[in-house]
Amino acid sequence: MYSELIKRIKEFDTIVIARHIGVDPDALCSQLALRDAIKLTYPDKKVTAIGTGSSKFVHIGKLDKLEKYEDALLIVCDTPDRKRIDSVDPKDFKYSIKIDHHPFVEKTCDIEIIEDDKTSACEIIMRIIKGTELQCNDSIAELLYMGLVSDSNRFLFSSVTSDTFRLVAEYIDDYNIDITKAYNKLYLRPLNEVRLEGYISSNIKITDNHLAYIIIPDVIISEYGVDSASAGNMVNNYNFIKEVVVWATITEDVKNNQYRVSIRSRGPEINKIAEKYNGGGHKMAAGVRVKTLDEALEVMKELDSYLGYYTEDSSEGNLNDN
Ligand SMILES: [Mn+2]
Repeated sequence: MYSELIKRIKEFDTIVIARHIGVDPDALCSQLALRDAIKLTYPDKKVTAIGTGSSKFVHIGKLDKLEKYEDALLIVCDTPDRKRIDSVDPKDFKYSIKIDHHPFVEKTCDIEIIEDDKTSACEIIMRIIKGTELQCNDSIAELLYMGLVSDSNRFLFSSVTSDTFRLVAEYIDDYNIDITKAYNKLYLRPLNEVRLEGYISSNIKITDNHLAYIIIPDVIISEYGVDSASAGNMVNNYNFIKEVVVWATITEDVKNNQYRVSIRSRGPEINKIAEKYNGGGHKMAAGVRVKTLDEALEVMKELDSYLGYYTEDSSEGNLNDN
């Protein structure tokens, strides 16, 4: 598979690298690292990384402008389905390749490199670089490290294996990665966000079935002076709460006239429910965009009744023993 990828990269003079909507560090770092590695290896090629950026991640790296190309190769990182590809459609390209670690949803590209047992798209690119002639340098290695660390939630998720640590160790040996600097880029945040976290902790609702959720309306987002994307991303901070098995934030996004529902789990698989509402993601981390608050609450209802069944026939039901 990796050799087929390199063969196609060699064939094309123009390469566009895309990823999913709602940019996150793994999506961004995988496309930037792949762009820079291809440029480093084949300096004559025109390679661009495109998509809607976020002010939160400007210090990670710079995206390129999307131009119209006649005869280009598209590489899509970190995106399992067509509707979540940011800004482009594989159909408009001469050839397309997917590199992804999400569970398979649909075939969108001519070649699909899917490794759903890996922590991150960045981990797959680290393996591609190790297994092929693609070259790497310190700044590319730092991008890949950041994507892997972010998507594995700092080596916390079950997708992390001894192979992951070995791979990361080899990169730390081979390149000069400033880990402190990388963590600052990923995790430094304004005090306002921490204050909003306090608001969420104080106001989150919890059901008898151990579903916790909070509605974050636009007035609260404005009152705390954060943007709606960072408010929604706070969902990641509510893991390891004894009384909570699945949790969600419902964030009003006035600009796009929608509510973003971000769901996390520490047991039951929740991506199927997200898919039912036209969303998607991983087994333990998924999201949905809906038009109304009622629809968002409908998703909560479904999660809650699913949890009712789940807790009945699982050891998770007895939370006091944890
Ligand atoms: Mn990812």
